[in-house]
Amino acid sequence: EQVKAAGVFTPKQEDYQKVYDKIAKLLVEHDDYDDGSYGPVLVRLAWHASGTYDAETKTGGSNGATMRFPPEGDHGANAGLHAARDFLDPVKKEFPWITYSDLWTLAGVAAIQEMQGPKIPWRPGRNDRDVSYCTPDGRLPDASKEQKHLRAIFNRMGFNDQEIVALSGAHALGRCHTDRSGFSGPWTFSPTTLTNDYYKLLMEEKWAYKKWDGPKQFEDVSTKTLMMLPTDMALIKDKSFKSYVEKYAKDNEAFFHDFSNVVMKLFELGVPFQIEERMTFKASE
Ligand code: DDH
Repeated sequence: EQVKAAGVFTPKQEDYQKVYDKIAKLLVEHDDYDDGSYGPVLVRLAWHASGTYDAETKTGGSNGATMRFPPEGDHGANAGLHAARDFLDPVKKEFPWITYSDLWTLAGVAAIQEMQGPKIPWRPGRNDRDVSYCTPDGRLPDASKEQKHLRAIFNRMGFNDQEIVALSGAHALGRCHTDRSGFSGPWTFSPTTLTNDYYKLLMEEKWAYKKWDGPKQFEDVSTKTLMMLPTDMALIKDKSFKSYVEKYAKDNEAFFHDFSNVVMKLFELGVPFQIEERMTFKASE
């Protein structure tokens, strides 16, 4: 039953589950994209919407969905994310009551769960904001850099070493595109299924500089089909980071547990929630 008071529709968990189900259905229907799923690019949209958060000034974060506008939509880090935003257009049309900012993070949750990842508890409450709330360029990580930069960027959002490593496991999903970031290739052999393979490959494969005209990146010596960014390699160069890479490489359950917590935290950065309670969505079969 939809609750209608004075023309205002107050959505309940079952209404958000309908949005989730629609996204899950579209993911199956549009399996001709990239490696067979829009899932990875949806996760990246939710992360880039959220990862602009600055804990000191309390600006940025998923509240606002300001990536809809230039200049933020045109920031180099956001290249290619129009694919994810366009994918969600019909969902917004069918459920006009949901804000873009709630929709983008809900789509990130749906994508993770539909790609066999852990449940990510989620709550609504984000409001869309106008162009004046766009964040300055440079808040998201630069893949050509290393541990010092990673800590500067992620500490600004409020994340510690363990959380940086747990978040980075998202790179089990998706790939780099030369026409977006300039980098090329997937991190794992199963880029549409969430696993701890990112950590296993970091620990077990030999990685060497890729010989090409593009930006500095690494390739696996044995098959030359996988990639790592300089920021990915920093996770095994740094002793503290590496201890968590080792842990997650050995223990997928520990990874899923920590990934769920840290993604939930990421997607909530800077959001002035009115409700404490979170909902957990049913994944499709
Ligand atoms: Fe990432 N990421 N990411 N990433 N990311 C790229 C793709 C994807 C960095 C750089 C890149 C996270 C952290 C970092 C995903 C999720 C997450 C690409 C390639 C670059 C470059 C884009 C393209 O060419 O299409 C860097 C640097 C960092 C870091 O310093 C830690 C985090 C925290 C997440 C997350 O979701 C929690 C996903 C998914 C993709 C694949 C997108 C796709 O289209 O496929």
